[in-house]
Parts: sequence; C-alpha cells; structure tokens
Amino acid sequence: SIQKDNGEETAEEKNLITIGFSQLGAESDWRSANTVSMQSAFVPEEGYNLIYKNGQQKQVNQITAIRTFIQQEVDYIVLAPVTESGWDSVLGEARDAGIPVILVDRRVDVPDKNLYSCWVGSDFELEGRKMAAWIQKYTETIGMKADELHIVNIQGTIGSTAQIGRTRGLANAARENGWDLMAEVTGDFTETKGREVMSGLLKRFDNINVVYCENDNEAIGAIDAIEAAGKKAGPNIKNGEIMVVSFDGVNKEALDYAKEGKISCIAECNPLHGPRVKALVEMLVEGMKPDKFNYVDEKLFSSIDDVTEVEIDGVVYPVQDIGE
Ligand code: GYE
Repeated sequence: SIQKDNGEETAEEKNLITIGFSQLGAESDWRSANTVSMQSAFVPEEGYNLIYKNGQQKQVNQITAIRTFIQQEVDYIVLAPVTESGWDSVLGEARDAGIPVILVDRRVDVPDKNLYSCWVGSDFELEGRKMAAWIQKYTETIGMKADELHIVNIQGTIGSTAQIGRTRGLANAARENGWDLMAEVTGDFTETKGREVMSGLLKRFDNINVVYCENDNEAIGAIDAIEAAGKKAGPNIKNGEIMVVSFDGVNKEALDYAKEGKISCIAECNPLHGPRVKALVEMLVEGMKPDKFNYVDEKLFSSIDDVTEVEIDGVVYPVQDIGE
C-alpha cells in the first residue's frame, strides 16, 4: 500500500472510520472524564481514527471545527455543543456533504430535526427535579417551612442544555413549593467563577441557606467562598450552616465533600458516553436507524440518611448513600 513520508499507513489505508469530535471545552472534571471516555472508545484497535477538537467554550470554534471536518471528509461528526441555538447553517453544511452528525451530552435547538442523526445524554430537567424533590423532603424532615428556604442558584453556561434543564427544575419547584429563590447567576460550570459568584452573593444577601450549584466544580468554588466568609457549608441550616447541593458526582474532591457533608446532595450526571456514542456509530455503519433520543439513568448521592428516595411522576429514584 501507499506509504506516507514517515512510513506509516494513513487512516484510510488502514480502513479506519474517521470521526471528527467537536468537544465544547475543558471547563470541568465532568468534561475531562467525557473527553477521555470518547478518546478511549474510538481507538485504531477498534477500527477508528478520532480527530479531537476542543472548542474552548466558544461556539465559533466549534463551527470552525465542523467546517474543517467537512473539508477533511470525515466519516462521522460527533458534536458536544456548548449552547443550543445557532447550529442550523453548519449542520446544513454537514448534511449537504453527506456526513451524519451525532450529538452527545447537550443538544441543539434546530427546527429541522433531520439535521442530526441522534443524541445521547442526560435528562437535565429530571436531574433538577430530582434535586428539588430531595431538597423538599430533607428540609421538611428537619422541620423547615417552605418560606424559610432562601436559595441562590449558581447556574451553568447560559443557553446550554444542562443549564436550561437544571435551572428549570429548580425554578418550577421553587414556585410550586413557595421557596424564596433569591438569585440566579451563572458560574460557567467552573470552580473559579463559582468562587467569585458565591463571594458576591454572600455580600448581597445575609440570609442564604441553600446554594444550588449546577455542577460540582462550581460547588467546590462556592464552598471556598463560604468558608472565606467565615461560614460553614453543611446541611444543618437550622443552626446557620449553608447547605450546598450540586450535579455530576464525577470528581473525587466533590465526592469527598459529600462524605463530609460540605455538599449535602449530588445529582449524578454520567460522563462516560464514549461506548454509547460508539454503539450509535456502529448502528449507523450497519445501516440501522438508532433511536433519536437516548437517555442515561442516574441516581442521587448523599451521606445524609434522612432521605432514601425521591419520587417524580410516580417513578422512584434511589438516593445512594455515599457513607462517611
Ligand atoms: O454537568 C458540567 C459540564 O453538559 C452535562 O457540563 C454537562 C455539564 C456538566 O461542564 O460539569
């Protein structure tokens, strides 16, 4: 076969399937785990050549990456989109080039659903509803009245599916329960921004008793800010502690915080999508039509044993005890 100058065969010569993967960034531990999962699933030994591009949390970088993949004539494009809007033209270009697009993690908001083959990820609004149900049950158990809850929401990247769903889950529950949801401010899913935003909120409000962080990295930053302000992060809100809850359950520090009670509850968000995306690609290769939307099952984690499960629309979700 034809050899490249360095003597190695090209992906094409090896009959590998080339996947262009536009990852949105490297903002969190969840994201790093997700990238590793993708990189370990799509390896040459399994018949794949993965081209990975990090979008640095900017949609324009992702659009450029997709256009490059189209020029390179990759076989499939996998897109983890940073936010939902603004994908119509570039996805149209991929379709015109005959390259199927698979979405992973977050979604795109396009009127023409045929612009992508399928999606795999989490039900982010359900995650938010589960967390709100946990807050409701726990605070009731310790005898707090609904109007005594003073909540701030440190949101994820505005306009991302994870932010939209988690914010909606809390906001609806706050309205239904009569909770005082005092502020919604973005922390961009990062530890640095979580710290900065929380320290600002503590200056603005002196009665915060629940901090809803839309991921663990923000929670770690927020806890730093709480401690720097001379307060304690914990579930004992009747005695002046500030209860922090968050999402993901991927990083070791956050799980340790959950064991110590600094984070009271974590809604699991599973990042290990590599094998799932690979299964979808394999179906497309075989000429099969995968389900359009593929959801992953997820639990809650907590070391507080007062609440063992939550129920939503008749479905029971267990709270996994993560011990001391
Ligand atoms: O929860 C957060 C990350 O989209 C589910 O993005 C993902 C979220 C995840 O930065 O940590």
